[in-house]
Amino acid sequence: MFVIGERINGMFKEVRRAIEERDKRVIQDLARRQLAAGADALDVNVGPTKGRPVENMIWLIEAIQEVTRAPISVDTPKFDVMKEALQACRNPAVINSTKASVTDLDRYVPLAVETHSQLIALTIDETGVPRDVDGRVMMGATIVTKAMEAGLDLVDLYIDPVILPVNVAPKQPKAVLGAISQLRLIADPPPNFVVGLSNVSQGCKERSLLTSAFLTMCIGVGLNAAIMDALDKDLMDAAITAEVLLEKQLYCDDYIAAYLGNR
Ligand code: THG
Repeated sequence: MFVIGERINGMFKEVRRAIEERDKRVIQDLARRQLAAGADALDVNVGPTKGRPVENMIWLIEAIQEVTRAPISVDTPKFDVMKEALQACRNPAVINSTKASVTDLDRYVPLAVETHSQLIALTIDETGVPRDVDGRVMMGATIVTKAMEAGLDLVDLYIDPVILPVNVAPKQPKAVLGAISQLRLIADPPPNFVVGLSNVSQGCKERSLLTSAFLTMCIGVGLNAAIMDALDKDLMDAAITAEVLLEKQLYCDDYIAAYLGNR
């Protein structure tokens, strides 16, 4: 499981304050703690902070790179911010994200190839988030076709079927599961699949229960990456356990310690 830690996001108050006050230690501490907890990469999103988004993003990336070489998932919807941020990344990065509209794919896929980045592509286009499985599968097919045409290896492609909060969009979790199940058959070897896991329970009461149940269901149909809260020990343990039960990790009595041990 490729775990992308979600916590360096200006959506969180402490992170927003740290960005605005240029308080590196808060960011570096979050970077170290997420990696120690099992994150493989770090999502970086300036959120609703004041100031120029490019400057804030580059400040975050540089602060993180002082303490780790882990890949950075540059989380911005703005192409100009993405391009400049990738220049600041010393190691191969993750582009988070492109939409599935042809005009977006035609600039983001070549950017991923040129900068040796991995690419997250959302099943969203100019018509928005598809309501059902079929819309997601059609957009996934467009994404895979464009990647193959432009020479992006599918091992470097992550399709994100876009999960929304279950309290306002109750049909969406099932549609995401259906989309992953079908899209994993689209190519051999298939592309990767990722979700912004915490979205599923935003605004809900039983947050951790909803999040971990949905994660294990997604892993069951082929999800192999998630932007998630690596600091939530129960959630990480649920992910590792799901992988053991699917024989993606070897079982031993101390499989959790074994998974986290090499960090
Ligand atoms: N797909 C991709 N990238 C993404 C998302 C996605 N990036 C952003 C987001 N969705 C994933 N990251 C988060 C991070 C935090 C939360 C949800 C998703 C979250 N935050 C608390 C909340 O809103 O309740 C904030 C609480 C606080 O303010 O302290 O849940 O889907 N590719």
